[in-house]
Amino acid sequence: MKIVNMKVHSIAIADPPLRSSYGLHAPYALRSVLEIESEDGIVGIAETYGGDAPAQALEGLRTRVIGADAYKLTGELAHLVEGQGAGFARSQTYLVPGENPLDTATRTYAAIETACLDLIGKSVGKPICDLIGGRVRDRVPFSAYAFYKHAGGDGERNDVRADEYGEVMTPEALSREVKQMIGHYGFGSVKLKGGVLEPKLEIETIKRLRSELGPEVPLRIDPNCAWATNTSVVVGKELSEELSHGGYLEDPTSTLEGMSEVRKQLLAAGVTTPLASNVAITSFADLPQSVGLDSVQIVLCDSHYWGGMRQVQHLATLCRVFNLGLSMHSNSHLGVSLMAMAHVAAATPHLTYSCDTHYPWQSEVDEIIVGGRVPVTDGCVTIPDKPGLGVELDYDQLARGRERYSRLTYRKRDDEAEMQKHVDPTWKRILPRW
Ligand code: GKR
Ligand code: MG
Repeated sequence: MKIVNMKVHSIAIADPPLRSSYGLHAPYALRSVLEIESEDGIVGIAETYGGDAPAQALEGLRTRVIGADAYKLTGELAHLVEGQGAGFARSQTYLVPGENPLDTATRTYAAIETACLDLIGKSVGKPICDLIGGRVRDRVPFSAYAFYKHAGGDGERNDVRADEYGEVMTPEALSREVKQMIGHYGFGSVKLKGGVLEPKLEIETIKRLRSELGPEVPLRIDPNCAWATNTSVVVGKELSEELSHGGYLEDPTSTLEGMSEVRKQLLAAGVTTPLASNVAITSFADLPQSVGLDSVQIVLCDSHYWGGMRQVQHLATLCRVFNLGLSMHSNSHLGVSLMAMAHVAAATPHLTYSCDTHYPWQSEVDEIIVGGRVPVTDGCVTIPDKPGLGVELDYDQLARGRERYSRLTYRKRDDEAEMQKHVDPTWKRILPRW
């Protein structure tokens, strides 16, 4: 099936002023949307990280893509994801996901793979999850992803979004936010983005969530390396009960060595809470050292930067072999990415935790798929009975996203700069902060 056309669209979508140890989200998040078209007029689509660099990386492969056979293309580009040895380990400690030059190749490949699979699925009438091994679940569970945030649903000037959750900078407000999100989407587990308030306030937040939601709702906290090893151990001990029952402690501190030290000290204190990571481990090359040091017990996969859906399935196999859990990372995204996440999760038997998603933070005003937002019910996305990803682009909405992008003065995510602009001109990302 010959590919005759390829289009890369850079779009901007409103994003609320969410906080993390990286800083502050900008009023718009950036995404790239890829379309590849076959000679019989079928279009395969993908969504990935945005800004000029990811779009240029995709454009850089135009001559390899056009004229290629969709069934063979990802094989021909396999050098982008395979054979990456120890020299290619690529921690995200100091870089927000999508801004790491070391995973440009795997991110670019992943978008092309998703678009090819969507194209193939649409041409043979099969959902992607059934093309990549067959689904083991029809409904993919996601977790509520709670953030401390400033007031605003964001966007700018005459293009602002409704602020569903208001300002959330205290344990009380955070617990209100979570209950509201659960009320709307029915999530059965909760992840708190930490590394924002003093650790004692984040401990209080988790304790409050536990007492208000009960032990049947698993809790996770992810400060993105904001804590020193000793602080991580203190928090791990304080929250040993709250993070048990299917929860975890995610990237409390930086580096595989740091995570290993936290693990050792927690085990010595009788705390078995598993450590999860999407920062210390972001590639296959990180796994041997992590396993050797027992740094990470749960890997957070992400087909967007691990090199696509099939690489995530390989990762799942390795996790099973090494007795590691597997969860899924996310970043600000729309419905095309959500469906790609759902398809790979549906076809990955060893996915042992509900997946993260930022989707509740995005607005229907910005959605680019026909029919509007993907429904999330009882915390799950149901794989639709439709070919490929199961969604089509709404070209008017896509054009609006492009128009927003063209108005923006920034072309990459920079949460530190946003903090300095809107909250504190002297703010720096200091690791560890506490
Ligand atoms: O959106 O601010 C954010 C998150 O901090 C995101 O960038 C992280 O990559 O969600 C992510 C995580 O789990 O580390
Ligand atoms: Mg994380």
